Amino acid sequence: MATHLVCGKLRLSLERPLLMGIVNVTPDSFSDGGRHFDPAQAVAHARRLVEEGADILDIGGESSRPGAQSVSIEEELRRVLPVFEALAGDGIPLSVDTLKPEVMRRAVAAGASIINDIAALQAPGALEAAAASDAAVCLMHMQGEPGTMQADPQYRDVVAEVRDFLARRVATAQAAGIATERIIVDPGFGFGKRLAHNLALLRELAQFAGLGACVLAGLSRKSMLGEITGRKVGLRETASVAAALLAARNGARILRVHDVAATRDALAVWSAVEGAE
Ligand code: 7PM
Repeated sequence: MATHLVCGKLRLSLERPLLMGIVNVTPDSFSDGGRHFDPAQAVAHARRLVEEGADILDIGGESSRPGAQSVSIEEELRRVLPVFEALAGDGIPLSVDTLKPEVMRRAVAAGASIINDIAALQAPGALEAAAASDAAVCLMHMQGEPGTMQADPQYRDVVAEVRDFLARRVATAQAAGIATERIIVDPGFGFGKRLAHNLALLRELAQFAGLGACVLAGLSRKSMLGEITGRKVGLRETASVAAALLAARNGARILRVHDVAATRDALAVWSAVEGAE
């Protein structure tokens, strides 16, 4: 298990879990209802997340919502570049949530030091774009494609299949020259998975630390939490905090969350209890 994450010029300690605050710059993002489409509003939201205790900001201009329209390179750049440019001087590590090599390059040039790719750098040119940068990369597992992935997800052994996929993507990234300290792995909760699959992955998350890379978990406000609690997306904060804490206990070192302040409090309680051992 990695002790540090190298992203650009920075070396982040993974001794305690890091909070990655979500900044959507999309008009159709399911949790924020498009409130942060305006770059200025996205920047203000981002700074609020930093005040709440975010260690990293994840900025995305294309919704991966099932059925969401894909966005052109020009439109995605128009959404996210002003946000990177505004935040680059703030001294907080910035992540770009994109599938597109051109967006990766331009975001890194504008200050991104993490590339968060839900397709694990499988798009043509994505691996090369990431390798040519000094950014860290998040390799996420997804079965199928965002438009149809929830239709009928099937696994023989979800934990083994996701782990083997991530092991192959880590090996591919390493072979392209990306050092292990720059690699993050993510089982991709909700991406082509039923509730039972998501629960198995959360239960067995510690296995992913065995891949040698830093583990990221993104559970915040997801439909699996709606299935468990019966709550709509806007009322899933408590469930999200519980899920984040369980992920951290099972070895996640980056927690991708909307509700930074609440998650931070939960981690503080955990850390106080552990510290008293
Ligand atoms: C609709 C459906 C809107 C799903 C947004 C989502 C992850 C991610 C997302 C994750 C990593 C959400 C997702 N989820 N990147 N991007 N890991 N690395 O709920 O779990 O935020 S988008």
